Amino acid sequence: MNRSERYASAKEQYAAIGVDTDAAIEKLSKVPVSLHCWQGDDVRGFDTDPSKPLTGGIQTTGNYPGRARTPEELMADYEKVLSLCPGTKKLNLHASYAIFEEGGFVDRDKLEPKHFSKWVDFAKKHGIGLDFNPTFFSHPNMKDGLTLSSPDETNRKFWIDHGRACVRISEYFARETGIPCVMNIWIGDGYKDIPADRKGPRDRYKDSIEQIIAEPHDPKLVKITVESKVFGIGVESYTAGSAEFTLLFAATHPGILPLMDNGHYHPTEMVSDKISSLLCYFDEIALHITRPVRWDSDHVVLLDDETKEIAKEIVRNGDSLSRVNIALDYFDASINRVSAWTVGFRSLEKALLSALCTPNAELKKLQDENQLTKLMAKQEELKTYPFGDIWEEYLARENAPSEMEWFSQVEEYEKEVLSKRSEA
Ligand code: RNT
Ligand code: ZN
Repeated sequence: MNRSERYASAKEQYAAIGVDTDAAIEKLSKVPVSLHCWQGDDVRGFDTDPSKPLTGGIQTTGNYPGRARTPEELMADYEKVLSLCPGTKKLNLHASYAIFEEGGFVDRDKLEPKHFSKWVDFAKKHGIGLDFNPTFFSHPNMKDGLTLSSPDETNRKFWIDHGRACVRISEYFARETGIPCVMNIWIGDGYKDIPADRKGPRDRYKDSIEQIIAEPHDPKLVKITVESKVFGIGVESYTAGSAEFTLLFAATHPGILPLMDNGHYHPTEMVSDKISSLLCYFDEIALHITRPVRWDSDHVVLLDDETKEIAKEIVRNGDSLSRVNIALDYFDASINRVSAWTVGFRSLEKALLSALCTPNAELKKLQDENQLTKLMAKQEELKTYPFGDIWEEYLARENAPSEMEWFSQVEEYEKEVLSKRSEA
């Protein structure tokens, strides 16, 4: 059987259980997924000395050759990934990826839209939206590891000014691309050991975010999110931006959205179980989808159980698909980075497509009728439906390489481009 015949046969099997696979494919093709720029260069950015270690409680491990060392290299690699992935993408940038003209360096508190105009050109060239992140880490002004919660007012002001500059840049992105920009606030501020004052840093962090969001902006164009964190490397005992802190900040500040990263909870807590609770209270929420292995390790996203469960929660609660801002967040320096990006993006697309090819209404009905034996049996049966044929059809309609093809393109790119880069 060729691809179309396999699709026709799979489509029939899904139709028999009430699933319209054409509608699922059509729907998924329009769902924006934000693909982070920072997988390509191990979160180094361009505004500080790239040989300095990553700080802020996060860490990349590995030294696979071929890291992008310049904006041009990062854009070229990212472009390669775009060509290998189906669906609607957004480019997720960090402020540390500012591009300065010769002699035009400014510090983070003075960043302006012009420092990102090359990224805007890049986004326009590919017809994609832009998301943004102030960078509250890997910088000499992190005094004692602290930024927005710092007791040093001069230091804290530098970081507030950075946040405000980022609000202006986010609005510029939205106006230029015509697509709203999600701007995420995350800090690694915290303490390695038992603190004597847990409230002070949180009071200051709250005040700092309030000053940042007071920067004039159109909330329809700039969606500001706050991301929680349970711990970081070197800040194991306490983080100012805990789950309760950020969730309550969002709940009490109109227009601010909570962002859940599924690496930022205790290992037995599941973000898939949290999404519906947040959707009871917020019009919109945001996610960083990652893969924590034993800790917040930011491994490449795979088509694993939790990713599938998160995808189900995104698609099956009424109009929730349009209420969840989806982004990927991981960084693996131990494997080919173009492959890492591509595997993660394609895995999430698979999870979403699989969720859209699920007879969700029928399963809910079984639950409501307390037919739980049948519900379990049905859910298990679905696992062996011919999903791969639907996925291949989606790839073909999106002009994305098939499962057999994409990796050879990565190998070719590694041979021709990545392997020729040396570490400075
Ligand atoms: C860190 C957070 C945060 C970062 C990016 C680079 O634990 O997940 O989202 O990964 O800002
Ligand atoms: Zn994150």
